[in-house]
Amino acid sequence: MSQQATEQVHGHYIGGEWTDGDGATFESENPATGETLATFRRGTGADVDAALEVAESAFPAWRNLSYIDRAEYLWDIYHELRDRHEELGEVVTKECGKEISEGKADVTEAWHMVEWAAGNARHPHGDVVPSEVAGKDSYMRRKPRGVVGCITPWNFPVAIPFWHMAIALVEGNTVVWKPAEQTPWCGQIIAEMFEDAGIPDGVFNMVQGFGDAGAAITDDERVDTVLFTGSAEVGHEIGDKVGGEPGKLAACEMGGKNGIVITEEADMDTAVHAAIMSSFKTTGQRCVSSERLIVHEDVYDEFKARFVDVAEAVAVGDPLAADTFMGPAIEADHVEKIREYNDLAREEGADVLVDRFELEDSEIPDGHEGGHWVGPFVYEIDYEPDLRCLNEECFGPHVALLEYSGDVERAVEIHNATPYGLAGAIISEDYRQLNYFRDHAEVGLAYANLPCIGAEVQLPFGGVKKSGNGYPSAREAIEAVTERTAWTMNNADEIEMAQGLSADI
Ligand code: UN1
Repeated sequence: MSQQATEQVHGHYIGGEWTDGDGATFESENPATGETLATFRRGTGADVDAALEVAESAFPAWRNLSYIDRAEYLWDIYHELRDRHEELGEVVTKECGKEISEGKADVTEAWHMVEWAAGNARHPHGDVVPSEVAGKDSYMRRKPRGVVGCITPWNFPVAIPFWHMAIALVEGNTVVWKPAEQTPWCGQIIAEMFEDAGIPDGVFNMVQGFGDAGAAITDDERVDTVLFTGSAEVGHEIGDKVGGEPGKLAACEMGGKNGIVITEEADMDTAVHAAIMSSFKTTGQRCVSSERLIVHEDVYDEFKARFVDVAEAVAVGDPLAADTFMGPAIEADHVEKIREYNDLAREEGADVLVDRFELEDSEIPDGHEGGHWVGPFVYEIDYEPDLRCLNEECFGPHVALLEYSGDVERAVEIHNATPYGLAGAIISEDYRQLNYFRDHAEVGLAYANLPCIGAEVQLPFGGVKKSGNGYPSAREAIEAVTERTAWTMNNADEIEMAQGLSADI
């Protein structure tokens, strides 16, 4: 599929064939204009069933290839992602509304993950473990688990699928993937890449569709591991359902109510820069975006004044234009959700400092009147741990300023007082405060003097508490898609047991 939208209805990629199925059609929309980009077929239980069947039958031959041979298919895709960087970055921006540097970064992050996973094929896998018996050798060997179901979100429509699939495939699993219903065009292009790479039939399968197709994947007993990145609501459902079944594994990475601590020792330029990036990049629609800024009373007024100035000024507009900082929200329903959270903050006592939720007509670029526009919403509120607006994820450019007094321990206490624990940052020039945050912030990703967005692929990406139960990415994803065999071999003539156990018979 090229960068141009077409009239055709695009189907699923199952067993090396493009199939249509009999599901209803749905459209991919450009959230900056409201225009239809392309039409797709909605996956049904029958499509998922067909994909799982071929994925299961392709598994034995695929697992018997060497790691390095499996990785070769991924290297082809790596080169294609690089060669088509500009074009694909533009597709990402058109389909999910992220400004163009972010659209391109999504593609870059994808090839970084492919590079990491495929490069890993030439690294040692497993461990040699000493035995207490001189004549024995013990090893830990990894084996693929079988069929991996991958369910990915719209906000990183190219990178996150590769977080899941590059690792699952190199490790010897076969894959059934459902792209987000908001970004099927990216799904189509990725499936075409696997087809072009000549991956054996049935090893990679893509079924377009909505939550019902996702549930058909996660509910099926042929699926050995589910990798999920997306909302906490769906992730917990999958975690409970799949994780509770013997022999099945789920690694889910969900949202956050991420916070940044700005202490009395903070450099203000860094603080404002990091907070703006964290709160408004991707229009606040990253699972790592920050919705809470926890600021020491000594620097509160200065930070507030500077943060508000920049939040008033950041450019919201055409995501394809080079000087745009924020594109639109993903869809009309999501604009309503953001509105509800802005209203909720007001009801809970917020003093609103910046309200650009409804953009001025003059801010909306020509030809973009049908876009799902929202701008920054910044408020201050007296801190109380149970306020809903400080505990629930809005997933938009909606951010609270919270003033604290006392030491960094108090700031971290406020920082940790949400059910989530994905990402967080501290801004301070005092290394003791930084170290305190590193050791006590309840998050999977912690940053010092940086935004809390922008993780690199070789780091474990996942959260604690309500943010996740596993790492569907990088090194830790290998744990979710492999089984370990502890292999012990006797090199002596006699059997000798460990723990002094008698071997006499
Ligand atoms: C997400 O927020 O949904 O760390 C994923 C980051 C990106 C991935 C974000 N590498 O901001």
